[in-house]
Amino acid sequence: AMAEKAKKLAGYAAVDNHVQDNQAVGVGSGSTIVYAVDRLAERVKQENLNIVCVPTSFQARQLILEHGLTLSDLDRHPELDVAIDGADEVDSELNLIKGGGGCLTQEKIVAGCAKRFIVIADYRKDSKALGEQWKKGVPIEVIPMAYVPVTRTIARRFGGVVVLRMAVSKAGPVVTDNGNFILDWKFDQVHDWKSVNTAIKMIPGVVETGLFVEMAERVYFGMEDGTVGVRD
Ligand code: DER
Repeated sequence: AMAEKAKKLAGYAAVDNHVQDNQAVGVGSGSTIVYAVDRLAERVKQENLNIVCVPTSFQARQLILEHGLTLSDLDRHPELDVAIDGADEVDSELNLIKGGGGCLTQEKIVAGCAKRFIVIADYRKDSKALGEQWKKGVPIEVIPMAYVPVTRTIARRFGGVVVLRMAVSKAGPVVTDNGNFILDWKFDQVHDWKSVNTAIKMIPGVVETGLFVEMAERVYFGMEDGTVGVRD
């Protein structure tokens, strides 16, 4: 479909523009990153590149291993040259909503360890303000025993509706790679995302939010017309 072609365009552009020899690369999670890993594996083979990959989820780890790429971790490479990852939505200031795939915590850690955090997305993610196109809210990872008080605090302080994310292929709630629950905060107004992110993180029981504020350096958007848009 059109969106898949757009994801591939973005993934290839990011890898071709930002991956060089002798690098440690953070590998994101989701569906768009699959194209980036395909291209990364192709380049490593063709150009005989010395690259190590640090995953942001069990899914990313599987992608790295399945493509025969060298798996590493933050113990060995606490500073990454570049991290490449998808996004659920991007606003005009390059703030992101991430976590649609439930991997936001390790994604944010890896993105924070990278000298350059590069985002890849199809045209459907390109918004002026968060919430314009992405209607599933901001994912928030929480310690399971705290999810009810955290739900109540967020709804009381910031409005909107907060929903525990339930699994589809498993009975009960989604359990993250870190053993936690996810709340989806369907906000009902535009906020100052920087201050809201900090305030939510301070609530006891919150592990991480899917608000990536002032983290992305560049976003590659695959467009419907086959071109690649770039926003810095
Ligand atoms: O869950 C995540 O954070 C993913 O990276 C998400 O933001 C993008 O997933 P997609 O590439 O499948 O849209």
